[in-house]
Amino acid sequence: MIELKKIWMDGKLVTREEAKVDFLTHALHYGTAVFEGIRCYETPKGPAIFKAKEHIDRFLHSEHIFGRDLNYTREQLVKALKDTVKANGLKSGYIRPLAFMELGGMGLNPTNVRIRIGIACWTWGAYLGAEGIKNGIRCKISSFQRPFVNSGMTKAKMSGNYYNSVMAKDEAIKLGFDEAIMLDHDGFVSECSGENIFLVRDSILYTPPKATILEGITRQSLIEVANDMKIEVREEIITRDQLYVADEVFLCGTAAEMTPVREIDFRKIGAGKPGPITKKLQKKFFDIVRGKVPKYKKWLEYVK
Ligand code: PPE
Repeated sequence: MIELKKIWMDGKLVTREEAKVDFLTHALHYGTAVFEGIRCYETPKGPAIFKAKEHIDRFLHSEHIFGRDLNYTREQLVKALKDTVKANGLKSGYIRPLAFMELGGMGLNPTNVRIRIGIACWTWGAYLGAEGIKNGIRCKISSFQRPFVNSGMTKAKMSGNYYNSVMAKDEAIKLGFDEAIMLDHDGFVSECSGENIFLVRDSILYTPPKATILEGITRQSLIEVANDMKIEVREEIITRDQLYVADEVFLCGTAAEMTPVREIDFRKIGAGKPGPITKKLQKKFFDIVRGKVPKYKKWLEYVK
């Protein structure tokens, strides 16, 4: 079991036992919660949260899309992230804020249901495996589509949306793959169960446009880093077979960080191992999050 020393709950740091929630919690029945996934890395100046403000802004936006607003400011929630990391003595790992509808009436009508906010953090290694980060993973185009944009809100990290991702992931794992790539409602490449996707062809990076995807914070960071490295990036509609004939493919997300893809649907991608652009960008990414690149220190929120 993941060890949690303290959980931040509605403004207080409490024990895991004290953070227990009721069986009739609305979110448990209807998926009425929004969440974030944030990483904290060890740097020469102590633990630092990567893009804390951006993650909290997305958290607030998710709740706003849901039609509610939280009684906390961005600054208060960034401080709450830091307090949680400190209280757990976490050096590097994952931080999970969750705003969930709790009690106030069963049934779908959310009008009187109160929202609670919790933040937990724990040590979390490579999400798709250390071997995957180094040598690449195997993916399958999922039989599950990314929900249509007017049913699964694409810009809200709403818990209820994630049953689809869970089914896609489960199917991919049962079929012997590491991750699922989902197509959108029109059959174009969208994103993975919990990552955005990029391909490289003739030294140019391509990634699907924002409309049908979660606007990944790692995706945005990599676009900026690539531009700074003079690698051209195009946000373009991508087909399944464009992935097959790409020189390189990689996934990115907070949990997955930057993970190369070596095979899709039993087809080798490029040389079947991480390509030169992926490797170059990946090295830069890990240097940035670990506070080794002065230019990007503005992306780090030091905990101490
Ligand atoms: N798409 C989806 C569907 C998604 O869930 C994530 C994050 C991303 C793209 C990448 O977004 P960003 O983290 O801002 O770069 N997925 C989170 C969930 C992982 C989990 O298992 O839970 C994450 O990476 O934290």
